[in-house]
Amino acid sequence: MDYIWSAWEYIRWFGKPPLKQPWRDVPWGRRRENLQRVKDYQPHSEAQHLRVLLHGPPGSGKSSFINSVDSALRGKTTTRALAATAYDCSFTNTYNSFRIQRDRPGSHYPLVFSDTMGIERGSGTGAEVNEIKLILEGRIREGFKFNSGSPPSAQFYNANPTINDKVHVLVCVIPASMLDLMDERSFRKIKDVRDDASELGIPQVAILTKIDEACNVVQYSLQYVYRSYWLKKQMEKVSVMTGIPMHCIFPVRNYSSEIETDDDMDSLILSAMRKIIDYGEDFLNDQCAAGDDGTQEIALNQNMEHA
Ligand SMILES: Nc1nc2c(ncn2[C@@H]2O[C@H](COP(=O)(O)OP(=O)(O)OP(=O)(O)O)[C@@H](O)[C@H]2O)c(=O)[nH]1
Ligand SMILES: [Mg+2]
Repeated sequence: MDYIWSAWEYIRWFGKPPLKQPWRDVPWGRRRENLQRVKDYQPHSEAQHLRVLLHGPPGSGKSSFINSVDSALRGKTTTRALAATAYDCSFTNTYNSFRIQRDRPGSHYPLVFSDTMGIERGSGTGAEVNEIKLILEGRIREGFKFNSGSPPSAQFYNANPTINDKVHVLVCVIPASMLDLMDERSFRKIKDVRDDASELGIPQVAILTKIDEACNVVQYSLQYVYRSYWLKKQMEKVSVMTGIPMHCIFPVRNYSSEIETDDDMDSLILSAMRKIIDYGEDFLNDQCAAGDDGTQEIALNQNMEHA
């Protein structure tokens, strides 16, 4: 049976009292529905899949988020996108994409996760903003080594990217436990990537990871995630520092040491994934309606102005 905290015990252990009501609709009761929605997802446009690009500081949990979505969908913990244990420099150093296998071997969900090297604060270390811009445009092929100091060779440069090569949603992964240690230069780089994505019209979402390491309340029970005053403040900080609106920021706890899946962890992961799919699907539909250069959309807007 779950232990129920009395108010004074709670304050003694965790400092500030939890909020009386969760400040956002909690996804606990919608795990099955969200799981089904993500499993049933099929792009309605001519694109074969939805491509999600993950970026953020080294060790923030980018590769772990891919594994966590894989685990939530397959009902068992997986480690296909290799995650690291060290934090000082980036573990992922090549550009790789992952697809999630369906129950039948050889068949995949129409979701592609592109994993990048961590964005480090200085230049000459970590993924560079211009390299990520090329990925957003679909111009870099898999296997490209980040930060090699030179532009991609012909082998890794895609001169004619199709809608399937381009990125459809940009996800910024930020660790709640390290947020206060991140400096202005790291946020500058994150903002620069976001500006590039905005120019291309790509929707952006932020994932706040390691909420269990950062917040005692959440470590005790993930169900307190939207009742923790501290975590709400951290999410507001992410919003201010990156410019991503609050309704596009999602706290998740990635699978890291667990050997079995957990309903509460799955609920947060799937609720974030559902939103990522919704935003990406809108973008894909707009792109396909507009044609590659956006002319049809402009023509449509002009017609409306003259109507
Ligand atoms: N407790 C906890 N640990 C996490 C969480 N997310 C990731 N980790 C751990 O953090 C470490 C780094 O995670 P990665 O997924 O490798 O991070 P990354 O962003 O891919 O890192 P680079 O590829 O080096 O840029 C690993 O040991 C993970 O197990 C989380 O939500 N909670
Ligand atoms: Mg990684």
